Formats: sequence, C-alpha cells, structure tokens
Amino acid sequence: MSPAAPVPAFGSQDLEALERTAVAIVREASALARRRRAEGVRIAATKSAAADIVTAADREVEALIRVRLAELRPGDGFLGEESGAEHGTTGITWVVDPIDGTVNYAYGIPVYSTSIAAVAGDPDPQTWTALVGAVCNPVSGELFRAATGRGAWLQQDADPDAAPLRLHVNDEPGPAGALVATGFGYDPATHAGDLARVERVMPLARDIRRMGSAALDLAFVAAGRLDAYFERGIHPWDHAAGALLVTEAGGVVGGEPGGRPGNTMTIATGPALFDRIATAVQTR
Ligand code: LIP
Repeated sequence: MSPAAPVPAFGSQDLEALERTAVAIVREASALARRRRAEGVRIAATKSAAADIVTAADREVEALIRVRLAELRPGDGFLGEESGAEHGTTGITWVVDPIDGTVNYAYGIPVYSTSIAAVAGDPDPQTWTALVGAVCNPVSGELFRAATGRGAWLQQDADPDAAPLRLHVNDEPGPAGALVATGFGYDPATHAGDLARVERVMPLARDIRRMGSAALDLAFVAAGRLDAYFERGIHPWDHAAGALLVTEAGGVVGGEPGGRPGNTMTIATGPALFDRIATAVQTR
C-alpha cells in the first residue's frame, strides 16, 4: 500500500470537532433526502450512461451540504459527486455523496445513504489521509461514523438513548464461506468483466449481495454484517467515508494489487480474507 500523506497536526479535539461536523451535516442532509423521497422523485438528468441518473434531490442535498460547510468550515476544500471540486486553503477537503444509491432512491428501495468524509492532503484517494467519515441511511435511522485512530461506531438515530455501538469487522468467515457484496457499473460494456469477477469469487462465498450503495456496503463490512465487499468503477465520494469505517473497525481496504481503493478496484474485508478476495478479483 502506498504511504499515506502525513496527517497534518490534528489533535483529538480537532478530530472530534470534525467528526461532530460530519455527523450533524450527514444527519440533516439525509433527512432532507428522505423528505424529498416522500414528496416524489424527479429525475433531473442522466450522466455517464442512460442508467446513471441524477435526481433533483441529489443536487439539492449537495447544495445544502455546501452551504453548511461554508458556514461551519470556511476555507475547507470540497469534492462532491454532483458539483465537482473546489480547492480550499486549510489542507482539509470534504468528499461528499449526497445520495449514494440513487437508483434505489428513485425506485423507492430504502437502501440509500448520504456519505461525507474529511480528508487531508489533495482530494485524491491515492494520496489523501482520511480524517473523519459519516454515512447515514435516513430510512433505517442508522448513522455510521469514524475518526482516524478513534474507532468506528454505529448510532441508532431511531433510539437517541441507545449508546453508540463500536464496530468490528468479521475475522475468518465460517465454513459456509464469505457473505460478499458487490456492484455493477452503469456502462453495459463493463458488465461481462464484472460478472466474470463474481464467478471467480463464488468459490469463496456462501452468497452474494448486491445492495446498490457502496457507502452502505462498506459500512456493513465495518459492522460485520458482510465479510467482504468489492467493486470496480466506483468514485472517491462512494468510498471516502466507508473505507475509513472499515479500517477503523479493524478491516483492510485496498484496490489493485498493493494499491489503494480507487476506480479500478475497491476491496474491503477482514484481515484474514483480503488476499483471497484480492486474488480472485484481480484483473486477468
Ligand atoms: C452507486 C454506488 C454503487 C454502484 C453504482 C453507483 P451512486 O453510486 O453506490 O455501489 O454499484 O453503480 O456507482 O451513483 O448511487 O452515487
């Protein structure tokens, strides 16, 4: 794994403050997404392919997040799925997916999330240092959060009195094999390759899950609800927060052999399983 950019001098109080900001914004933003869902979804446009849709809510939620960040974190940079990148002056960049699982959102499948992470260094997953991350599914009321060196946690917003639960990845999967999640890109030309990868992973798996939100797939690996997740073709905003959840829960996140998670490949598992999954999904 290529060495991470040195973490600028962030003490635990700084990280705590960053984490509180991420949690407050992800909670408000995902609640707006849920309200708009109830009011009816409007498809605003398609992006890289006919299946790659953006809804009016994706844009509105990202705009809200930018307003809050400008208020609470003036000077920080921004990288968002819908509105692109803006360099900052503080060395911190917020990496945002307003609605991860947009197709689920449009179809009314309650498996979508808002994902927000703060990273140090350039907003490039190959070099950045993740500081804090938060992923919230407003329908289940589950909020997953992590800060570097401070663990990964699950808060049940549906029960504010419930103590946050510390998350741990699974170690070795049971004799039946690993429960593995994956996904398929929007470009049909990539599907045969993606399906061939699934075929190579099947001997290691008890079953496959295709849930439709990379951020939630990664949160579920961190929570031990999945043994592994892998996907080709996802973007920095899909994995920025989720990857930190997995590593802070004792897991391993990587990409192409020896590499970091990225568009070519993203893999997340417990330590015992990583190499076997990485070998199976390696591009042939
Ligand atoms: C989605 C990812 C999912 C992947 C989809 C898409 P979006 O992100 O969360 O894992 O399979 O192709 O990239 O577009 O809903 O933000």
